[in-house]
Amino acid sequence: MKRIPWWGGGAVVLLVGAYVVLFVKVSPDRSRAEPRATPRVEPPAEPYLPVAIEIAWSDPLDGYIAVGQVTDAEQYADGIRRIEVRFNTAVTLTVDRIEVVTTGDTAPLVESVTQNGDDWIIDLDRPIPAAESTAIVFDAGVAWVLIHSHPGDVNLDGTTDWNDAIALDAAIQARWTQVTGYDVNRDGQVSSADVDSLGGVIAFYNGTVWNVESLGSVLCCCVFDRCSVGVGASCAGGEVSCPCVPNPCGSVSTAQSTHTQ
Ligand SMILES: [Ca+2]
Ligand SMILES: [Ca+2]
Repeated sequence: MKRIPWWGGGAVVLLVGAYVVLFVKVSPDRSRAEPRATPRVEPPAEPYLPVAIEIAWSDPLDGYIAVGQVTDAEQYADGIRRIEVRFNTAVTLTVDRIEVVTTGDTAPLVESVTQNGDDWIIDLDRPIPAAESTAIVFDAGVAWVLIHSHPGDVNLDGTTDWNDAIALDAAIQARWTQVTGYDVNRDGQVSSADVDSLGGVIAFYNGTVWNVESLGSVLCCCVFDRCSVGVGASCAGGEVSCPCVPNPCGSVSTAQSTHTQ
């Protein structure tokens, strides 16, 4: 076997020694056993919107009553799938900061959130459910947009009946261009096509009495120590002031609390 000359072994020792010296000098933190000792350069991200934040504008507006058709011509669910919102201060909105709650058993999911200047566009994976109230809730109740679906109640008198057909006909005769409330088929115009759509809606919901007060508002409710946001007239457990984060349950008297926005 060929032996390594004495000067070859010395060179290897010198190279290893030089590496160790440079490594320790350039990377002193690597010798630390606890990585948490490394100071943060960036401040921690704000996990929730400020509690005092408000919605400056939204489309639909908070409390909007949707009276349009609930299925399109091909019998697919129809209705509001997009909510645009602007806050009174700059925020960073992401899908995980939004929750959709309804008075029913199932709620749409947030499909995407897109920023457009000062506005945020929230797209749902399906329309808001018919004949229910739906809330788009931000950060566990810091703010919300509540929408009520009252199919066919074109004249907004609280009942869906054939008087709504008369109101729509009057709007068409008057060449009413304000589509809100009369654009039953959601095509952006008020026309005889809306009469056909409304006829189908009334045939299904005729005589239905809608009561916004009883259907509800957004509530933060406690069940034992857990707080959740819902839509309804009252909480099954105790009601607390929204939001649910930080968790107010168990730390305050729920009996005397009220909800605010
Ligand atoms: Ca009506
Ligand atoms: Ca229309």
